[in-house]
Amino acid sequence: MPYKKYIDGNYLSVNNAGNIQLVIKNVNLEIVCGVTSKLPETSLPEVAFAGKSNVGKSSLINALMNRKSLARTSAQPGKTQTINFYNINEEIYFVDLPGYGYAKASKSEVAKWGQMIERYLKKSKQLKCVFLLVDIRHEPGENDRLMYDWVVANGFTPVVIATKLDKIKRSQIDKQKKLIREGLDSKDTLIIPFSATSKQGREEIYEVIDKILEDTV
Ligand SMILES: Nc1nc2c(ncn2[C@@H]2O[C@H](COP(=O)(O)OP(=O)(O)OP(=O)(O)O)[C@@H](O)[C@H]2O)c(=O)[nH]1
Ligand SMILES: [Mg+2]
Repeated sequence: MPYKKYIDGNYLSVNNAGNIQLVIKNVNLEIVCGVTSKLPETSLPEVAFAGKSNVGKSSLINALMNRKSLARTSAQPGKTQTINFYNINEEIYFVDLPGYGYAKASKSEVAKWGQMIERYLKKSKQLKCVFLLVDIRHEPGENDRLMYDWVVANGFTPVVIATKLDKIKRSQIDKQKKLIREGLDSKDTLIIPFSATSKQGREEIYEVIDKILEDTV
């Protein structure tokens, strides 16, 4: 695979058409940030994954990285309570954000969560895109709407990923996408249905990421 030079000395993969294409060669959980940790000043672009607890953020990140369980997943909600930065090929970071709406979380935990996410959205200089994950089976909840508006208010265009696509019939997809679009009041937002089990939707997500890398160069 040929390479194209990247601004600060890193090299990106380029496909035969000359377009940037992320080919996962190396992944490394490089930075884990708790509530009190200082956010890292990274030089690579970042894409973040936000969404309700249990919606499938870590599963999606594993699917994108082609790893079964580097990002810890769990049937028990609230598994990821730190901001985890996965360094992909020294080209980009995938940032796994802690999930919201975890029923058993105490008020102080919810407050900490809010601070952590807000700080990240406001402070990260390298954040290029926020993927907002919602369950394809359900109408977005209050927290999903808040998160969506928060992302927009911070100047980002969210890309919605409708997870657990394998749990609905194909004939229901359009109806559920419409429900999500209306629920988030998101007229032009891209909504990508995705399944971590079948990996359906993965190519479309890679396309968004490749476009981000292309625009960053
Ligand atoms: N059938 C199916 N199950 C999924 C899919 N994605 C995630 N799951 C399951 O949903 C549960 C939660 O997935 P996680 O990836 O841990 O969710 P998370 O959003 O990272 O959760 P927190 O870390 O708690 O915020 C696990 O049992 C996963 O196996 C999917 O596309 N299809
Ligand atoms: Mg998780």
